Amino acid sequence: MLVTHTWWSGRRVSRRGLIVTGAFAAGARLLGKPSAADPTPPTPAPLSSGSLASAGRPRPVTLHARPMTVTLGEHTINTWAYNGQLPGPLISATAGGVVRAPLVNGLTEATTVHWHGIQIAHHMDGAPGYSQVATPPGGRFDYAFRVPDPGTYFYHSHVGMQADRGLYGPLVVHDPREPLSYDVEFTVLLDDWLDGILGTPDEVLTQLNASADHDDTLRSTLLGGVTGEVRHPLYLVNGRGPETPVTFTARPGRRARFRIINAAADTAFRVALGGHRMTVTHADGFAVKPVTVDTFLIGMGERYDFLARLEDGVFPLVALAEGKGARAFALVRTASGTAPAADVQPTQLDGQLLTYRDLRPRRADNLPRPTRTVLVELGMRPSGNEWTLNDRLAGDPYRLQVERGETIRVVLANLSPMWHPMHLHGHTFQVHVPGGHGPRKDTVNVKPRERVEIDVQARNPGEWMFHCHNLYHQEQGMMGVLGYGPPVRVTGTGTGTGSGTGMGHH
Ligand SMILES: [Cu+2]
Repeated sequence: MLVTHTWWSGRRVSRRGLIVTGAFAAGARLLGKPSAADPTPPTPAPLSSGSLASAGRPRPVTLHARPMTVTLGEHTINTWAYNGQLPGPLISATAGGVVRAPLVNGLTEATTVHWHGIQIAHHMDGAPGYSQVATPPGGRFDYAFRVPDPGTYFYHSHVGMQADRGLYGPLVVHDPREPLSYDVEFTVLLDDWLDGILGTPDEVLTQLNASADHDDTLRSTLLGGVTGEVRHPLYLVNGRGPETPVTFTARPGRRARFRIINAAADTAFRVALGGHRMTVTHADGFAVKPVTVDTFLIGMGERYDFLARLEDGVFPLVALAEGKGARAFALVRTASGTAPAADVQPTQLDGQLLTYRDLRPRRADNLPRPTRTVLVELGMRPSGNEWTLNDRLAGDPYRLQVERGETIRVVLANLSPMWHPMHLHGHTFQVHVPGGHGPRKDTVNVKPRERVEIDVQARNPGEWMFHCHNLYHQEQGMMGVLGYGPPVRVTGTGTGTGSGTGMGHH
């Protein structure tokens, strides 16, 4: 059955986790849309992507990367996005199944789509200069790949600063044997926005490249110092600013699953749901032993799923832009009544904070014991705007060589004055925590002076990007390679964006 509705307005799931579409979904759409009094027109609704009826035989979802105009607060902005939607359409699939999502490039620049967190076949990874040549304007690339693991993921352009425009969207892989029981699920994409307000992301990058300084007023003790490169004019939930918040609607007493995705370029968020505690069930797509907290910090590229039994009323879903004095904001509504103001300060924001040590994986997700250790130092050059992995920049990248089948321990030692959300393509690693096994993840935050150990099992051959998911740091050099066997030199790849030149195909 195919239903047409805004994907963030809710979807009912049976007690056994089967997807129930139809009447409820249609009702949720009506309830979830802004009222007639809402002064801002809603973002064009992602309609009939086919993704809701994907069990078994999903239809392809074509991604048209193209310019669009979007209204954010008082700003009318020309940006780039997929299918005239911000965020792009929800793509959903079932674990073990195949996603087909051809890309049509209607931009004036070459582009790719990267499927963040998926242990994907190498040639489908969307990594320019590593897994493919970026698709030129007017071109097309037929992405089709198997999704081995259930969980919450997202997709985004991997060319230059493009993902800091609107070129991102959610990817949800359902578990055919979903062990959790919940009634409704909401997908929540967080973003920091500057495109069309402070200039284009490329222009902002150029400004940062011309300066050795960092904005010392952007500070967070949770992140160990300066928290980001840019104070953004807007922070978004599902493409909406705090003044015109998205409303997630359900009935009181329902158990809701929230899938929180940080699609921002430069902002960690501290997330809390007013009036509720959150039972975290997944980190970066992988199940963890459920742990109940008041709040969590989510870095760029990370995802957390949590469950909450919804109280009766209207509740703020707050995502503080950590250390930046602003926020993204949405509402959870189970009853009529006045919505809380966008600057409400739920006590949960200062309550019990999730740590990586709280996250325990399923036994089946533990990786083998590593047989060797590799040190990767995260550094900053005196220029203040070049970020390195083992003293090397993306143009001549550090390459971590692995042999197929081995498991290695990578020690990420942050010698730089800023935190870095480090992301590895094509694999999920296991964070090593004192006293036990840590979570499976694909993105891990490393604070200044901190050492984080991750175990990586080499089971997906290719040349894989390994980089900071702060988009500015990525473009300022913080990009290395995890490669299988000796390097193979190939010429003629790359996009001229400075990433991965010289690294080859497999
Ligand atoms: Cu970084």
